[in-house]
Order: sequence, then C-alpha cells, then structure tokens
Amino acid sequence: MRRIVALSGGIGGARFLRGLRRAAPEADITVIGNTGDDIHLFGLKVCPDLDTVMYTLGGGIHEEQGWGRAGETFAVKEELAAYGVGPEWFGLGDRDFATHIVRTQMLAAGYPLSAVTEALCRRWEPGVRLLPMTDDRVETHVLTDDGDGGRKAIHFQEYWVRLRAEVPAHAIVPVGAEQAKPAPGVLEAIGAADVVLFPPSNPVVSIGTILAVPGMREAIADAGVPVVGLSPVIGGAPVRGMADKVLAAVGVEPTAAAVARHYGSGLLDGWLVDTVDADAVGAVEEDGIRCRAVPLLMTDLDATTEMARAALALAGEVVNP
Ligand code: FO1
Repeated sequence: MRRIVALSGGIGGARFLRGLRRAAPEADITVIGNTGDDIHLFGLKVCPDLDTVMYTLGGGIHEEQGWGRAGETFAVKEELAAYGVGPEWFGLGDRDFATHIVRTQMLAAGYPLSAVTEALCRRWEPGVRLLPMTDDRVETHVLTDDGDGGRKAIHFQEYWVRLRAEVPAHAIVPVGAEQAKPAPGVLEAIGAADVVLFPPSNPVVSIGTILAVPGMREAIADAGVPVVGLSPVIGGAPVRGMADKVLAAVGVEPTAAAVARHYGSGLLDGWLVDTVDADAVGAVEEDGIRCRAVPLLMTDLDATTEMARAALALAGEVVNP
C-alpha cells in the first residue's frame, strides 16, 4: 500500500495519523482535512482540523488537549478581553494566533486555502500531504432550540466549545457544502490511491462533512480500491468527543455497527471495531463490510501504530480475499 489517502478531522483523526505515518513509513500519505469546523474570529480564519493535523504531526501540538500549541501563552486573548472584544470561550493562544494571521494574510493576497496550507506545512513538515477538503468556504452549523419554542442555527464551535454539546442538536448543516468543490489534488489523490482510510474521527461533523462535498463520496466509492474505516465509538460510547450528540442529530445510534451502516457498504469495504465490540463483527459483515475486532483505544503511539497496521492489513484482505 504505497499511496494512502486518509480523511481526517478532530483530535482522534490526527492522533491516528501519527500511528499511520509510523506504520507505513515508506508510503505517500495524503490527508484530506475537514474544514467545516473553520471559524472566523477577530478578522482571522481559524482552521481547527487542519491545524490539529499540522501541529500533531509537526510536533507542535498541546498533547493533552489535542488542539492548539504546546507552551502557549494567552496575552493577546487577555488583551482582547480587556477591550471587551469576544468571544472569550474559544481559547486562541499567542503562538496559534500567528498561524491564523499568516493564513488570513495569504488568503487576502488571493492564495487558495490549499496553497496556504501547503505553505504553513513547509514550516511544520508533517510528513504527509495535507489538503483541505475544499478551497471554498464551508462552515458547519448546528440547529438548536432558541428558548422560545423555535429553532436557531449556531456555529459548530459555539455548540461544541461554548455549550459543550449539552443542548439538543436537531440538525447538523455544513453550510456552503453544496456549492463547494474538492480542493485541487483531492480527486487526483483519491484516484491514485491504493487504499482510502476513515480514521476514528467524528462520522458526522468530520468525515461526514468531507463526504458532503459534491463528488467526494462518489470519487471514493468509485476509486476501486479498499476503503477501510476505524470505529470512533467503543462499547456504545464515543471515545473522546461528544460524538453521540451529533450522531443522535442524524439518527444514528452510538454503536460501532451503526456507524459502519451509516457510512454504508457502498462506501466501506472494511471496518475495525474495538475488541469490546467483537459481538458486532457478524452484524457488520452481514451488511457486506469486512469486519475485524482489534484494540482501538488510542492510548499512545504504539497503540495507534497497531491500529493503522490492522487497517492496512484488512485493506490487504479486501483486495486479496
Ligand atoms: N476546543 C475546546 O474545547 N476549547 C477551546 O477553547 C478550543 C480552542 C481551539 C482553538 C484553536 C483550535 O484549532 C481548536 C480549538 N479547540 C478548542 C478544538 C476544536 O473545537 C476542535 O478541535 C475541533 O473543531 C473539533 O474537531
């Protein structure tokens, strides 16, 4: 498996990619990053899922948080608050601000997000090719209750960070997705891939948003290569995020088998579930998706490396049954 394409979003996706890079050191890995989490703050464009991959693979990530920079300070954030300029609930550190300033400056000069991301990665050298899913603006919004019996849409980050996903989400809407086009290089990478991987990212707001870009799902389904995913849900609960809240919004129960079915056998050829969900293997295989139960807790680099090896092995079995 020389040419690997992996969709990615969130903290789980980036952590998995670190293991994948070590499991397949000779491979060319292209990461298609979710940009639906992007948010415009203080006149700057922030790309959380691209930055989390870039920092995690580039050695700059705040390891415990899984987002933002290590060794951060927050002088700018404190000064903004002193001016009464919000929002205060999104923790942007001084080092992280530099990334958003460079990105916004380059976008204003007319460079597309894909070129900006390539430029930022020249500093971080993540060891993979990081492509945004699209150069067009897509921002995920969440339909919640407005308190007066009606509904209102709020930005995903407000739902996720300020409200900690503690209010009901009635719909998840990747605003702008219908008009978006895959970024340059994305369809070519999928077409040239030997395998496509769905890391244990949020199946709705990360992987789902990437698949919502017109042409993306078809390109992957029609690539004629194994598509193997890893369940982000272990034992009926999402490992890290609050994915069960957004899964409910799209009517998917938080189980490893339900997530596989949500992606569908038209897309997935193989699915890894955790050993605690070994009883789900039969159901997934009945859905026409090859399934194996392996440890999926991303406790450390050894664990994520083993997960990546298991995913590539399953891809090999799908090709040569
Ligand atoms: N997540 C939080 O829970 N709290 C924060 O204050 C926060 C700030 C933040 C700043 C930059 C960035 O790139 C990510 C940040 N995140 C924060 C994480 C972010 O909400 C998530 O990583 C993704 O959007 C979901 O995958």
